[in-house]
Parts: sequence; structure tokens; C-alpha cells
Amino acid sequence: MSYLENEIADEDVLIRDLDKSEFGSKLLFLGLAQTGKTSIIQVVFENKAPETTEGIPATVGVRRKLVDFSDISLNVYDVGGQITYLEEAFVDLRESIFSRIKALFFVVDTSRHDDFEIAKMYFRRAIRNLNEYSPEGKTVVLAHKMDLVSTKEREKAISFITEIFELEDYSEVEIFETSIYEKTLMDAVEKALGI
Ligand SMILES: Nc1nc2c(ncn2[C@@H]2O[C@H](COP(=O)(O)OP(=O)(O)O)[C@@H](O)[C@H]2O)c(=O)[nH]1
Ligand SMILES: [Mg+2]
Repeated sequence: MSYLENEIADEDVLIRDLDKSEFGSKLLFLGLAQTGKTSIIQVVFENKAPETTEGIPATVGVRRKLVDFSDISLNVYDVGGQITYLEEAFVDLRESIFSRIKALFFVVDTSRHDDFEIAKMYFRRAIRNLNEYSPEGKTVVLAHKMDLVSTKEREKAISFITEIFELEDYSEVEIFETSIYEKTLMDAVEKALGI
């Protein structure tokens, strides 16, 4: 078995294997590597315990999972955060990735200030693609790993990301503080989905 096959769990498929006839609402998780996208998906949609996400392998390419969440069928897309996968998502796979999206979750590791500028660049590209292919789609920014920020610094952290990402230019975009170890994560996902 090749390294790549080894990485792919049974229920996963690479996006290249998809046909267009998918059902369920589509959610897209985007963000730089190691920000917590796959962990969020496992905790929220697969009922995994947060601790079990420590050391999960980096996501290869784009992965899709069909899940049931609060009686809704959802197609959850997890885009590997390495720059090559992001670039592929924004170029070759652009239309299939960004079409028919109900909600885009842009995940930021709140504790890694040095990455905010490059994250912002991908955020803006994501918004442009969403506007083009899924103008009805909702965008939320998850200021994630908030457990690593002290309670009194959290508000400041949200303001900082809001400022760097220039979120005041995107009145329809909401930002939520989240952590896989806190209830905030489920609250944010439910709000984004209008549940
Ligand atoms: N402290 C903390 N660590 C997290 C959180 N979410 C994910 N992680 C950890 O961050 C690392 C990278 O997560 P992963 O889901 O692989 O990131 P991805 O590359 O964006 O898919 C893992 O060790 C996770 O356990 C969080 O809310 N708080
Ligand atoms: Mg991942």
C-alpha cells in the first residue's frame, strides 16, 4: 500500500474521485496547516474526544465526509493546509471546491500571530471565489485554539484578527472564538448553520 493510500481512511475520498451528484449541504473548511481544521471536523461531526486529535496526520489534498448533524446531511470538505494543496484548491479545483457552498469556515490559529498576514491573503482569495461560485454561501472566521489565550486577552485577540483581516470590509462575515476543548466550537458551528 502506498503512503498516500495509507493516509486515506475508508470513509474519505479524494475530491478527484467525486462526481457532481452529491447531496446534502456543503461545508468547506479552509485555513493554513495545523490550525485545527481536521480536529474541528472530528470533534463536531464525528463525536471524537478533543484529546484524540493530538498528532493526527496532516491532511493530504482535499477530503470529503458525508455526516449527519442535527438531522441535516452535510458534505464536509477539509482542504489540506499545506501551500501546495491550498494553491491547488484555488487554481485547478477552484470551481468544484467553491461551488454550492452553504458555509465556509476559515480557521485561524489565534496563538500564531506571525501567520496572520498569509492567512489573510488566503481568506481574501476564498471570499472572492465564494462570491463568484456560491454567492449565497455564508462565511465565518473561527479564531481557533482560544484555549491557548488567557481569558482577559481573548477580546483583544478577536479585535486583532478583525483588524488584520479587515473584517469591517465584509459586513456579512462573522468571527467566533473557538476551541475544541470548549463549548464555543459547537455554538459557532450551529450559529453558522442557522440551527
Ligand atoms: N490547544 C488546542 N489545540 C488544538 C485545537 N484544535 C486543534 N488542535 C491541535 O492542533 C494540531 C493540528 O490540528 P489539525 O486538526 O491536524 O490541523 P489542520 O492541519 O488544520 O487540519 C493537533 O495537534 C490538534 O490536537 C484547539 O482548539 N486547541
Ligand atoms: Mg488537516
